[in-house]
Amino acid sequence: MRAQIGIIGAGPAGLMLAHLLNRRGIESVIIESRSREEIERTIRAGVLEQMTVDLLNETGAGERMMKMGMFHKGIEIRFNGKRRRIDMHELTGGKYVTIYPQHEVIKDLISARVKSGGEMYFSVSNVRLSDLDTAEPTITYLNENQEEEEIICDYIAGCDGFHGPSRQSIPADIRREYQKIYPYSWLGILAEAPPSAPELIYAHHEDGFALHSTRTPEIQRFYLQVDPADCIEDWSDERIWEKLRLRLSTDDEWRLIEGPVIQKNIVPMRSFICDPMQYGRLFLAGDAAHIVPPTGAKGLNLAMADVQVLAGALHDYYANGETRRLERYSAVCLRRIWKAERFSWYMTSMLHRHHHDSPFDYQIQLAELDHATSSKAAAQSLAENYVGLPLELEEQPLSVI
Ligand code: RFL
Ligand code: PHB
Repeated sequence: MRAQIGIIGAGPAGLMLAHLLNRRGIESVIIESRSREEIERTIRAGVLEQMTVDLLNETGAGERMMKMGMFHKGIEIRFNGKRRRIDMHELTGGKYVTIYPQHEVIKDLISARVKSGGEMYFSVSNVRLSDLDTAEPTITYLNENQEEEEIICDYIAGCDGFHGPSRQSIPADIRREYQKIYPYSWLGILAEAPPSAPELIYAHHEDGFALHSTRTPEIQRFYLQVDPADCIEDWSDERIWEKLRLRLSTDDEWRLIEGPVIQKNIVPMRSFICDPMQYGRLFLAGDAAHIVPPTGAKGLNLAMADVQVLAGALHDYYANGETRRLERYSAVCLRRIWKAERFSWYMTSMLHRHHHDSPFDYQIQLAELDHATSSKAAAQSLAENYVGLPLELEEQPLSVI
């Protein structure tokens, strides 16, 4: 089979890229290793930046999000029993975030893909990339009936997440990888209960971090900092509620509303960047190229930003044979990605309990929390990053204020 663009992975990056290309008349083929049912029910992100919301709306895929999403103008940060609100709307001149689950974004983008008649193959295996530095980069794989298939492409987009094969296809002597592994994981749960607060709560506590997020008026999402060696069996429902009550507790009358736990999972915490994000005619986008710890709620949003840059650059190529923006793809994306990496590391370091910290380090962490939530300048910086930094589609000169 021949394709202008071969896309590996039907996550937010791959599906949005196909959607943007389709709107510009560029045809693509998507291959995905999991089944449609599985990707449509995997619970992951919840917080969408304004840029992501605008993109879904402008490209006609935002209708369900605008009906079901929740629009939040602030977040609460708790420490030492105190509650401090960051008024993002006020501090950023009117911006906010939207709470809409990643698997609903996936459903919306898959139905847009189906409507457009674009090719998309699920449950593939043995995906291999070859001839990346030629004019005919090729993807080979086994289809769902275990038959070998080949896609000869103009370009390949590696949107196959952190564990996919695309990044590994860049020769090791060209790839530079930066990584930080955190000494804790997140236990995430879904609970059938009404929200205990109108906005997300990020809580620092001597016992460890906790986050109260939401999904619908009936279902809430909570996270707890746990030991990376822990497994789900270590966390009974009673133990989870006991820790959430403790870590979210305040000096006032605030009460946590509990309910049946309907889903649990544990995710490791990592920061990772691959530089460059391209090789020959292969371009990486989203988690295939970079990972952020979820404390800053940036991963899906970064994936959406990458594919906007890539779709624009591919458009230049097909519209007038111009490859300058393709050549600069990695450099343009990485400038913004490093800032999101910094913010995610900052939120993670500030909010988690580092059990080997000295009493001095612990007091510094409390001072950081106090400063971030009581200085207008510091809160404004946090808010500006949380709602999302501006997207630059092309290389901009470094500006100074
Ligand atoms: P994905 O979503 O991992 O999609 C990659 C797809 O590629 C497929 N694949 C393959 N397909 C074909 N052949 C192969 N060999 C393949 N290998 C893999 C996979 O099956 C999959 O379908 O990457 P993408 O598209 O780059 O999107 C990235 C986001 O999913 C991720 O960054 C976010 O979920 C991160 N994240 C959050 N991001 C936010 O912006 N806001 C949040 O609030 C937020 N919260 C979170 C998060 C991630 C979390 N976890 C589970 C890590 C909360 C959590 C707990
Ligand atoms: C979520 O709702 O899944 C969520 C919210 C905020 C985060 C991370 C995840 O920082």
